[in-house]
Amino acid sequence: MADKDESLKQAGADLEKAMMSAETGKGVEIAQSMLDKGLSPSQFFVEVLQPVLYEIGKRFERLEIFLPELMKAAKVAKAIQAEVLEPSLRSGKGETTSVGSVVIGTCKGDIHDIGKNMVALMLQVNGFKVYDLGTDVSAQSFIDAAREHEAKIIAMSSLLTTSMPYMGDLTKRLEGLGLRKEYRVIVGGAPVTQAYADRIGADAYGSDAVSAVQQCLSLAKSTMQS
Ligand code: B1M
Repeated sequence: MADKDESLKQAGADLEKAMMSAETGKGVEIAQSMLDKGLSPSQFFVEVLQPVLYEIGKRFERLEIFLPELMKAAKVAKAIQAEVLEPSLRSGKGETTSVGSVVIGTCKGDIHDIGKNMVALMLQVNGFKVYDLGTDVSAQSFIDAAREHEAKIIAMSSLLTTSMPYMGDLTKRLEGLGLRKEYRVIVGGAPVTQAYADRIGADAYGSDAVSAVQQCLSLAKSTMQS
């Protein structure tokens, strides 16, 4: 156990260094070697990658680093997602029956997509058909896409307090259009809380990718019952 903790700590320290210097190859190598040692892709994401990004965000907040460093870190994180975590999560997963369809995206004004991409991927490997609308998505575009793809679940992610209000915009619009009962809305992202989800009348809140999957599974069940 102590060995595992030590190894996670070391991987985090090495990864932070690689991120600060935009060494994509090194970051990919660290992730791959942790998976080779037996860590699952979601464990690596939750126990190494996410805490490092969180710490980098704190340093940005304290003005110890600036936007170029944040961009370098994001570049390494995205390469790890695409080259190591995604292929590993998808391997061994054959065709699954769809448990439901979800449209997902980040709210208007927000281009942070590392967390949203992880949620989308975890939903896919758990049997959902996922329509990823990308970043900077308006409330109306979420509704239009849900209608077009006949998806019953709308999943909104936001990392910016300035973009979060668009989540409330979506629930209000659905009400206004008389469509509120047609769709289940799940919200998440670092500044989002259960209390906020309740306040805007969302159907669910996901604190991380694993809880997002659990919540979407029960939302999918509820759409079948109604
Ligand atoms: Co920016 N950024 N950033 N940034 N950035 C934050 C979010 C910030 C907290 C940093 C800080 O100041 N401490 C801060 C926001 C402050 C606020 O709103 N109160 C901030 C800022 C200010 C900005 C800019 C405004 C900076 C500037 O330009 N001056 C700018 C805004 C750009 C824009 O969006 N319009 C900006 C830009 C960027 C980069 C482009 C450089 C880059 C993003 C690259 C990318 O995503 N493609 C970036 C990064 C990397 C960060 C931090 C460091 C890391 C974000 C991240 O990827 N976290 C971040 C600091 C932090 O988060 N503490 C920060 C890891 C990720 C796995 O976690 O996304 O929370 P997260 O996802 C989790 C859960 O939240 C949950 O599951 C995920 C997996 O477990 N989850 C859901 C997420 N969505 C969900 C949806 C669900 C359910 C669960 O259901 C639908």
